[in-house]
Amino acid sequence: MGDTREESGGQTPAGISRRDLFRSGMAGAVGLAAGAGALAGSRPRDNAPILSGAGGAHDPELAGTQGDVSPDGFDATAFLKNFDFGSVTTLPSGQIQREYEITAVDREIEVAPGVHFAAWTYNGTVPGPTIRCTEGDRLKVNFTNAGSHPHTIHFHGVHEAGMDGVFEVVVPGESFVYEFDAAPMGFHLYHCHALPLKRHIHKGLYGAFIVDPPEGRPEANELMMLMNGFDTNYDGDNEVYAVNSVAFHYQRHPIEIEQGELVRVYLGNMTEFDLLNSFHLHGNFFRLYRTGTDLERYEWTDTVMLCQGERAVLEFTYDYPGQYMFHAHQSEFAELGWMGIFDVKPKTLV
Ligand SMILES: [Cu+2]
Repeated sequence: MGDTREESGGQTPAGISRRDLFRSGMAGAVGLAAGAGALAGSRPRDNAPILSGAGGAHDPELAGTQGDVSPDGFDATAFLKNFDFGSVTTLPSGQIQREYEITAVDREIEVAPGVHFAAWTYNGTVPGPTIRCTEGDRLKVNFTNAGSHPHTIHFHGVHEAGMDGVFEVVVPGESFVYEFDAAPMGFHLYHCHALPLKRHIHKGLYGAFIVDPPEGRPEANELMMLMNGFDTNYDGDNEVYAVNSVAFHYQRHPIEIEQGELVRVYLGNMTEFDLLNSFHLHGNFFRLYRTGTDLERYEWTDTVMLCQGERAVLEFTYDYPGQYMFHAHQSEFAELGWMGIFDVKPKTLV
């Protein structure tokens, strides 16, 4: 489907899609080729043009690939570790209650330098806040729809039908309170379930929902990564791919981790239109805990493929310092923005 359009788009400038523009800027210039260069130490400094050659810095075909997104917008680096534990109270029964305020608002977001997307958001960001609690906690989520369309919040997990966020559609200006006990432990999602579903999700109404096991997980450097994409010209196909919304953000701003430390990535797939997305880690293998619901059994691999809505918990440790790429193993997605770098710092001796 997409292949036909891509090929014809290259020959008819009037009908060229942003995806074609974005791709032509990427092809051969960054993507996997420049990644190899990055590992060799030739990665451009932060804020320097990521691409070189391929027409020069002012070539309009490089739209979306030069410079950086506005610092006034979403901070994808901060989002990695921004876990929202809610406002905590203890109920008379002794049960912990965590209360959250979530408001749906329409907001334009910047998904690549100069590439904007008219999003529908929870609390103004895509993804929405990462809701985190412990199995057995009472969750109370006060949802207000301040957007322009009917929305809901559908939480994954075990709960009553009336709290499923499907049939109780919240129209603009109205509110709804979701209340349920958090279960089971694992890495879940929440997202709008109003119709048409793929449009409401694709517009940005989704977020991560972590239910920690009562005994916790081993101490680690924890990072949230939701794989997503954006159809910036509404042709039913994504033009931009990323983890946490901003194309190439973690290539421009590598994620610093320490040699020898345990890193835990909560990896979810919220990509619409494409059935599958994937994560490949360079120079290492990881323990893969599917849906994060089992603390013991895992798979030992360097690549995981997730369908729409699937999640996994990945744990790994780097033995050697240096820069290592992580990216979608669909090279097409990597070239369109789903690409990042772990910057492994030498272990500091105390
Ligand atoms: Cu919606």
